[in-house]
Amino acid sequence: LELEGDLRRALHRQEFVPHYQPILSLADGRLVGFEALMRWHHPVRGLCVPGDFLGTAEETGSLEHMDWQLYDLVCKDIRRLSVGRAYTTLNVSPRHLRAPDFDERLLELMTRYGVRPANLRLEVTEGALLEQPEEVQACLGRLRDAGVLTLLDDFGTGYSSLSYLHRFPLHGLKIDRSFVHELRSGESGGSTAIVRAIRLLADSLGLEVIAEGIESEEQRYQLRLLGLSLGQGYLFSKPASADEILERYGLSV
Ligand code: G
Ligand code: G
Ligand code: NA
Ligand code: MN
Repeated sequence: LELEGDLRRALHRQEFVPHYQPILSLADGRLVGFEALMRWHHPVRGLCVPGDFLGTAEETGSLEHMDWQLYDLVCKDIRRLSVGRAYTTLNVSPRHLRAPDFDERLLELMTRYGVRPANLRLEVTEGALLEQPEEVQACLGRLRDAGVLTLLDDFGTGYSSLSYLHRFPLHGLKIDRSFVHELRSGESGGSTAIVRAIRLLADSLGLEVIAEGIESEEQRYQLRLLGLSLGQGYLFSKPASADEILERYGLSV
């Protein structure tokens, strides 16, 4: 209950800010994009991660408002972050996709800040596709037609109904970090088989694959052996503020 009030106050004070984690080419470290991740600049507790507050925010209906506040800031940052063809991804909670005007509202926001569709991508979870699948399919379809691509997040941990992969207008999928975490050298590990199978499936459906949670050189090496070409994780960079990111990549702040 206390948290609920805190969240409402934080919304008014605009304490939710995006941090960005680079997404890279595993072969040569080339930057391909960023994932925008919500952080809460709490006046007393400091920087909080979604694990501390996302559940309550979702239950109490605050998350939608927090997300839009965050999307606004991300859209402001995107032009500076769009080095070359780099894109930035937004995490989209299931409730958004059930709102009939989600796509319209997002496109409006992009227009306001001059964000090109190629520089923005969405991350949705399987849970978001489950309810009202026809509406969600149509919404993501309209966004794709406008040039905004969608990635399926945390793949392999949810329902993993494979029919989703071709039913929904998806551009790619992100392999959940639990599989990457368990990657071991040699062929015996179960995660190795799963990652290989996901890659083969994605290839045959024409989907891009991004590996999440890469923490070691060994994992990067194993992923490359398994044919993965894109990834993100602490090995390359923890999520960081826009200013830190811009400084690191030598972009003007
Ligand atoms: O950054 P971190 O690993 O703590 O994120 C944990 C979870 O919070 C992830 O599952 C991620 O999808 C979710 N998340 C992060 N940022 C956002 C956001 O801006 N909006 C929503 N709805 N979820 C987010
Ligand atoms: O659910 P989603 O994939 O959006 O959540 C991403 C979360 O994973 C973020 O909270 C981010 O901080 C976290 N994360 C990013 N890279 C790593 C990593 O290499 N290891 C671990 N354990 N977590 C990571
Ligand atoms: Na995500
Ligand atoms: Mn993920």
